[in-house]
Amino acid sequence: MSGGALRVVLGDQLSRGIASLAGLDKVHDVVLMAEVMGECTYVPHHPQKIAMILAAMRHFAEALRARGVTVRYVALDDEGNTGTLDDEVARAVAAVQPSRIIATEPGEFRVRTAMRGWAENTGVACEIREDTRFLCGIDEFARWAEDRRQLRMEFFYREMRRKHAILMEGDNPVGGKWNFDSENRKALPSAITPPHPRRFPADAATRSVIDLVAARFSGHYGSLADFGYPVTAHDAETGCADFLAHRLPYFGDWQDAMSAGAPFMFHALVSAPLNLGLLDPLDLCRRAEAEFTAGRAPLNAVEGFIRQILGWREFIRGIYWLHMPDYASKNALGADLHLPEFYWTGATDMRCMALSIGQTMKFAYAHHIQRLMVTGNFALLAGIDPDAVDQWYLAVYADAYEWVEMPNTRGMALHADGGIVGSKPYAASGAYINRMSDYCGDCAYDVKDATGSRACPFNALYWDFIARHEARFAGNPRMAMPVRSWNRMAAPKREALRARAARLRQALIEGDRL
Ligand code: FAD
Ligand code: DLZ
Ligand code: SF4
Repeated sequence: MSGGALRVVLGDQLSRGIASLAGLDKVHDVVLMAEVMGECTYVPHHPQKIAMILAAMRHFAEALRARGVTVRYVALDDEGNTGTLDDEVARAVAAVQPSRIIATEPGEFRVRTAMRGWAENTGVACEIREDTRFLCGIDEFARWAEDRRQLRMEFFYREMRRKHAILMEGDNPVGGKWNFDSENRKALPSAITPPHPRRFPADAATRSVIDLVAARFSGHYGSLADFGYPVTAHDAETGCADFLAHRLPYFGDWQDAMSAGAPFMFHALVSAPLNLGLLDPLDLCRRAEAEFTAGRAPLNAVEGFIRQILGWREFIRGIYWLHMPDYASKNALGADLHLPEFYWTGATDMRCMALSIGQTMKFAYAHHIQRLMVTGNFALLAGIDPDAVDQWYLAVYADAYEWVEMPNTRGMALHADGGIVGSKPYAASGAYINRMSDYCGDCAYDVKDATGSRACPFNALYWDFIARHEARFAGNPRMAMPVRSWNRMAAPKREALRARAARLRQALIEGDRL
């Protein structure tokens, strides 16, 4: 019987400064953390994702206990575990008899709805605090969005640069430009090999979680063998320092490049610990800025990296909360094909897809251009149902929670939101993948061919996509060029492209190997 507050910390709220712990009274308050089957199975999460979250929760609970905090920690295999967050809160209220519940706003709409019912369910008042770990509040974003006809990341990002005084000289951007993206589109020369990022061997506590996950979630796709995620703030910090020292200087140049032997390229690998709460976004931005100020990393790299965190990450979250729950059912392009089985197995002759999916199953990670321009682009061109694509991205990536996964997938990759996230779809033929990667050389398909039996599937699907949505895209100035090219093409060529695309789509429907 505590009489104090029951403070709930969810699996992605593992920050020392999390709002629900502010003002904690060590004598009377109890912190509740619960491993529950409901959260482990609402999509078939990659086993590494489950292991990372549960291991990080256990380490966080230990760190709290070491500071003298009382933690009610419910492990997945504890007797009496009810399997849901709602029921664990109710069970804890019955056991602890707190005067009130204190929680932090969760990252998913479905959990927020449930959390808003906790007071009624338990008969105890529930205070839900704002998640202050983000650099733009949900209400602040809504105010920024008000009265704007179109929401564009670039303008939001400039506001954030000003607000947080990052890469600024008075009112002006350092270097005279807000955005150095045009310098960040190089392909990787074959002589350059990106350094291996730090991976973190499992300690005994993490090992036992891995064993538990292996036993309980063997039916989920993805391998546990290469687990190397940081699960403490200390290890996350080591991983971040490794990025700043060895990869940040090159991050800009090859941000959009892909290479068969380099699953991580020069990327930061910070999304998983960042989204868990083990790293702080503002601190990351300031430390990247310091690398520029000290002359250790060039501006195009540092600005490019900061834009991802201060710009894209916050913008995406703002869009999610602004448009939920409607956003979850948007399907502006009427896409309805089921998700091909090879998304789960990587069993396809399309080398770009096999490599991107293969490393996803091995590491629960693919970098942005693989997610957007390979697996996302294929789903867009083929017309795969956004619900199924969303489920896949939410399941397979260690960094995936709906607030960040959904606008990226449904919006940026699939254009299913009709243009809320991006003014045009990121549709591309095989030529783009060939330009930005070394994937095509050893592919069973011919990237230069569009209509033959071994022609790169992206090519015909691209033109078919333009043709199917011609009416919609003709009015979009940023899509007018491909629509015009399509209309100028000779009729026999257009027919051959559409026939090839129809065969490919039929093969997808029938589950034939592509
Ligand atoms: P880096 O390339 O090194 O970038 C640094 C950081 O910037 C990332 O860690 C991330 O925190 C942030 N960032 C970069 N781009 C974005 C973006 N578009 N949206 C939000 N944050 C961004 N990111 C997630 O964190 N979770 C997801 O579930 C997720 N799903 C995605 C689905 C699709 C279809 C696409 C196209 C992108 C998705 N992203 C998601 C964004 C991005 O791909 C990942 O954040 C990035 O690949 C993580 O690897 P990194 O840490 O090495 O990133
Ligand atoms: C993703 C996840 C998983 C796999 N397991 C748990 C868990 O057992 N307990 C918990 O509190 N949180 C878990 N999470 C994270 C939640 O799903 C996450 O807090 C919500 O999706 C809101 O972002
Ligand atoms: Fe992918 Fe086409 Fe290149 Fe093969 S040829 S790797 S399918 S883009």
